[in-house]
Amino acid sequence: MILNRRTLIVGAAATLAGCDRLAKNETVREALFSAENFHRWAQRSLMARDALVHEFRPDQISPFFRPNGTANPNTPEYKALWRTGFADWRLQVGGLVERPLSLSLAQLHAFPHREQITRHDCVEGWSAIGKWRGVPLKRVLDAARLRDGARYIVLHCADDMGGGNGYYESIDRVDAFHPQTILAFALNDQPLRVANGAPLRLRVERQLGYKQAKYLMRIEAVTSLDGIGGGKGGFWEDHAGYDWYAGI
Ligand SMILES: Nc1nc2c(c(=O)[nH]1)N[C@H]1C(S)=C(S)[C@@H](COP(=O)(O)O)O[C@H]1N2
Ligand SMILES: [Mo]
Repeated sequence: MILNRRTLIVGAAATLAGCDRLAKNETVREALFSAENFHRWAQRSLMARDALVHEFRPDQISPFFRPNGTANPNTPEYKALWRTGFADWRLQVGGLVERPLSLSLAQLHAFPHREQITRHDCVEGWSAIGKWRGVPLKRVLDAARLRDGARYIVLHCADDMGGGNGYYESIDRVDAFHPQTILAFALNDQPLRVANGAPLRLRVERQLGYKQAKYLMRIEAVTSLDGIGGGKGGFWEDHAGYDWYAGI
């Protein structure tokens, strides 16, 4: 039997509720996939959330990794960073951490790396296989030392999405510490190009495309997602009602 993670969760919920249609109901979806509820649900469920996603062979890499969403943040700040090859770019790591960090690309390169060939699935109906190289998010969070109250990691991006609050995403500690969750600076053996999120993007391989935040500027550890953007944990969650937990 082949089940994806989402089918499994919805299926389990439906079994509990005793009704298949119920799981497709908006309210039930909201109850299952919102950040607050997912956390509680996942802890009790039988899912092995630390399981690895499939990694592909080099000959399976897609010839072109199609960009989607913002293809260039085009803000004055981003353009200034891009012009100097991101020499002045820093990744800020703050919030509920004992040691806030400000990391240059060179400093990130000095961390241990991970390389993985994975499939990216966008809800708009396309997929691409790419080889990502980057620093496991766990390494950076360990260096910053998360405080006990830190339940979510929020990723703030450089693109302002038309004067709104900017693109952002969030994941919980389980995904943040997953071995395939990396801050990627290279795609297919090349430095990440602007269209795919230069200089640094998230790869959280257990989840769908919109969680793969590009153009990372700041990482923030928080107890609650309230008060960040629209409070639903991400740009698309706030604006289009996408599930906070986009597991595949
Ligand atoms: N900062 C930022 N991150 C983003 C987006 C975006 O518009 N801005 N789009 C998301 C969506 S919907 C997808 S499918 C992937 C696309 O990544 P790609 O451009 O490398 O294909 O990035 C995600 N991360
Ligand atoms: Mo997407």
